[in-house]
Amino acid sequence: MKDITVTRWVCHRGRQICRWWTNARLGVLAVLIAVFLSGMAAAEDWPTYMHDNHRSGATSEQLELPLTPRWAYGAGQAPRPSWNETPALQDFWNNTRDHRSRINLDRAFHVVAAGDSLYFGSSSSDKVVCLDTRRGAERWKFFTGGPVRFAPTVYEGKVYFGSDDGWIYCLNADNGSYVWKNRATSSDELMFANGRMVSVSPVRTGVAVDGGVVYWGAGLFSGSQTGLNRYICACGAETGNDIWKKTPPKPVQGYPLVSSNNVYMPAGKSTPTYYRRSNGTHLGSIGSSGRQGGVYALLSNDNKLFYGPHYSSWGSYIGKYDASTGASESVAWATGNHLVVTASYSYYSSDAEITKIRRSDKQAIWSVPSSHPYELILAGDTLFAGGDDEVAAISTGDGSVLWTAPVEGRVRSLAVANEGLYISTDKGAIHCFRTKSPCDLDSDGYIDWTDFVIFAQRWLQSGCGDCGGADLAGEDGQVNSSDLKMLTSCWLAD
Ligand SMILES: [Ca+2]
Ligand SMILES: [Ca+2]
Repeated sequence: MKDITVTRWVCHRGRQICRWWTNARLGVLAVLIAVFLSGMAAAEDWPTYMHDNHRSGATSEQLELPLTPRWAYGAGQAPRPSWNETPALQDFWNNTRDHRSRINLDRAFHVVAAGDSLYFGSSSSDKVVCLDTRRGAERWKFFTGGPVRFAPTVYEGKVYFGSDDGWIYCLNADNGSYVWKNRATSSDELMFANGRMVSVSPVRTGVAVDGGVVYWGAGLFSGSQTGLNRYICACGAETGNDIWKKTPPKPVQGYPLVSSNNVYMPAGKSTPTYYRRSNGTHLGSIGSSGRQGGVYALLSNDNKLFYGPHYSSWGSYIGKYDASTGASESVAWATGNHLVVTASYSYYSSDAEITKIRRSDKQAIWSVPSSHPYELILAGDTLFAGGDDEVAAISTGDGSVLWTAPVEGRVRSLAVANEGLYISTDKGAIHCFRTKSPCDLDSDGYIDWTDFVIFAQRWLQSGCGDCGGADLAGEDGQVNSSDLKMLTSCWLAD
């Protein structure tokens, strides 16, 4: 063993666990770690459903491919969605059938992430859970009196979410301790809905927090039923005190969208309604036909609202609207499932293909066959798309598939935050993937003793050939102290 700067080895018989220490390197390691950390891609939180209050599904963070599985969390129970996806909706009057579900809102435990914490609500076990993003271990959980169907929102160190028990809650993000709760109805009455006893005014919206104000909705009753118990509300993020509370013309279901002046509330199978942020004044509905509606919605930065899925005699589609006036502008995409809209381009996912469109002249830049139709997000210049038991990374440049990985179930939620890709499925699984580190010699997602043992074995060999990945630093055909420095810096940063 040449070029030895290691001062001492102690190997425990039969366990292949070795201890190593050398004090002289600590200064060097500190420098290496600083260089390593500064070289990482700009990390970014994903603090609310689909990243932001426009529900863009887009982050500037770029994950370096390939990714490797880091951990998988089994939530114990699969989600219990509020509404069945089947049988397919039909419209006998217009003789159309096989419509897409318009209330596809809680098929998975949608995740959000801030710092090194991941948060999700559970429709099957009535709680919100916080996981450590590095190891997937539970940090805390908080139980409510009913299913939690929507992703929480993280805002300035607090976590906000609603429950079918009628309350919205504010907790401290770091330890899950209670801060305040608020509910729209004053009634303690319960009713039977979606297989559970829930509040007569369950919270069936996400919560949007912006400018120190929390926006949400509650209630399920439509029409002129007495005791409607349906609300749209705004309260202070710090205190939970009411700012305004209104009765919307129809019950709201879905994730609220917030623009500089307005709040947009999807309304289940019906058309979204929208309200003035300052005082809750109802401003109108987006779309009008009985064929329009749906909880899938996003707001582009040029103030267009895209939502659906609508249906027509020729199929289903996502519509495009002027978000200031609610006026219909066009059919954004036929047979569309999901889309991502940037300043210059739109990306559309349908049952069979993903397409990139130039917004200025609506020209297709590319269109590729796809078997990943259920979810679509954008991270830097990479799309991530969800299919059955598989997630894929797709190049925005040419639509080529750059990477795929198996997951457990149908992908129903995707998020990218702080160097991790998070995938939730209809089976209740949450998978974390991270960029594969060159120091992860056994490809298990972690840098630990196992990698060190592999490294040591290579080092102890007189000639290592390709060095089995252990020639980390110089790629000079030798395993030596400089490679050990790199392994150690990876390890300390992991
Ligand atoms: Ca490893
Ligand atoms: Ca080397």
